[in-house]
Amino acid sequence: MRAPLIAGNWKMNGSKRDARALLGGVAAGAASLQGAEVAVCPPFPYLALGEAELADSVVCLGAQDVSTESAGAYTGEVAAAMLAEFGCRYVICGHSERRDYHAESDTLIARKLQAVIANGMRPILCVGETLEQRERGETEAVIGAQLDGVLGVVGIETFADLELAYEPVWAIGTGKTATPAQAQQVHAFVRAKLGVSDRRIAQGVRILYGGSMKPGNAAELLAQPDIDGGLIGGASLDVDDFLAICRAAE
Ligand code: 3PY
Repeated sequence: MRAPLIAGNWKMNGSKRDARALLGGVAAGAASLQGAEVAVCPPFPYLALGEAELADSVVCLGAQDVSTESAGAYTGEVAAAMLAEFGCRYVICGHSERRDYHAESDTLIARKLQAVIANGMRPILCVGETLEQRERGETEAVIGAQLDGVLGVVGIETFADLELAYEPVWAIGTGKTATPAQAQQVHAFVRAKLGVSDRRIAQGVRILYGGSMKPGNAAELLAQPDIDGGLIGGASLDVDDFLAICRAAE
């Protein structure tokens, strides 16, 4: 039985005041939730605020990225141990925006997974295809290669210690959403692919859907047998919308 996880990816949005209000609102609203795990991933500077505001809450804190390195001359980077110190439970790794704007490779992403797990947190590993790749019929080949790129470095056992997120790039921040059937097909492919290496790990791994999930489509997406939660972009910036998605996962 895979308990659903709804994780908000705030990306680079909001002010300190907005972050405080959002954290407080989500913490209060999530108190009455049963059966769905909730996490929020604010920008780095607001993690201390998150640690304080969520201290007595069921809501987990997450970060949006991490360094592969543990310390040293890496200007602008943030080490996994630092995130753990601020109470992070989750760290998003390999989001398509990082793969695209920062040229993150599967090997680099795999090393981020290792850093996160070594520091007692759980990575949320993102995979997904672009619109061109989908239209060329390459969806499974692309996602299969992204998984293989990581598996080649960390091995299947690591997938017992992480969550996956399928995020079709064409549905990120565009308002377009994969239909429940399209999303389910890819989630089932991912689980079957991992199952070739280890059936038990494949059955246990949570695969979140990300890409314009909102209150209006969350219930239908979350009802699919291989969709185990959501990685929520824009809708996670609105307390009511985010909590409505969390309730749809209960
Ligand atoms: C989106 O839904 O826009 C996301 O990228 C979630 O991570």
